[in-house]
Amino acid sequence: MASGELSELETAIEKIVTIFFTYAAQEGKKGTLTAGEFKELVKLQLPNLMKDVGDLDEKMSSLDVNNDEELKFSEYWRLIGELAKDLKRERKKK
Ligand SMILES: [Ca+2]
Ligand SMILES: [Ca+2]
Repeated sequence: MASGELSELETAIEKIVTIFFTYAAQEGKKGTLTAGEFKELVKLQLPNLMKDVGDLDEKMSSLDVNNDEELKFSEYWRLIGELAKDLKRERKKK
């Protein structure tokens, strides 16, 4: 990809993308997350930000806009957006 050293923000964006594809490649289609892959990703990569999300199956269906029971990148991106908004809200409170 881009040559030279990535900035902090660029690194963060790259990680968001890399993590999606790392987990998406574990089973089934390589470009989408199954429920199992999604849970694994949440458990290992979002243990703090998503600790209050009770039912991950419900969470997944709320993100699964096209109802194919898999999360494609744009659906995963909705989750990242939600979590970012939550973080911002938290920060405002302080
Ligand atoms: Ca997959
Ligand atoms: Ca989907």
